[in-house]
Amino acid sequence: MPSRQQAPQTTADVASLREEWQKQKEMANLKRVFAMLDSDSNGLIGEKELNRALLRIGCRAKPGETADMIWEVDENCDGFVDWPEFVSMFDRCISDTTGLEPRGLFQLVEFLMHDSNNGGTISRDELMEILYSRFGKDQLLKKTREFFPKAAANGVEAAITFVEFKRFMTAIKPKRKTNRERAQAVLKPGG
Ligand SMILES: [Ca+2]
Ligand SMILES: [Ca+2]
Repeated sequence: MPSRQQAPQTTADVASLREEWQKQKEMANLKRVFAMLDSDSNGLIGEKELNRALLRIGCRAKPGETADMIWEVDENCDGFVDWPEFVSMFDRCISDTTGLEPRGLFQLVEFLMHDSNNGGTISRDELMEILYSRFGKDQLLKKTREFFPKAAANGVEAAITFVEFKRFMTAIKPKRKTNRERAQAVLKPGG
């Protein structure tokens, strides 16, 4: 008997829909961040644009830092990051379980994706959300205990700057979860 298109029945179906939905949302957000970084809208992100983006969130790049961020992902070696290079960088970093992928540009992009009002900070809740979906519960509890006593001592409570975010994300290395594991973690917050 031919089967009709049906509502999802199993946890795997729901997880796969959730995964698809999450991917679409992520892609839209990624486009928003690319457009923001590409401030002259020529389809390429260059050093000057990265420097300006970092300044906007209160972070002055060290000499050569933005050149390195580009060089790490510049597959056609033109000195700029185009959209395909941008997406491929994001995919590589998000699915990296070795911790070996260069993360200079990725950390900035991940931060900007969550700083949705371009205020230069993300909330502690937003950070928790990133960590939970990317690293799972065990890492989250362990690492936040290590990090937040120090952060609180500096008077940092609710708002996290890019510099703090970078320090934190550099301190915790993957094991990152796969997309499917991430989707399932969202479905089953206890598991
Ligand atoms: Ca540009
Ligand atoms: Ca390029």
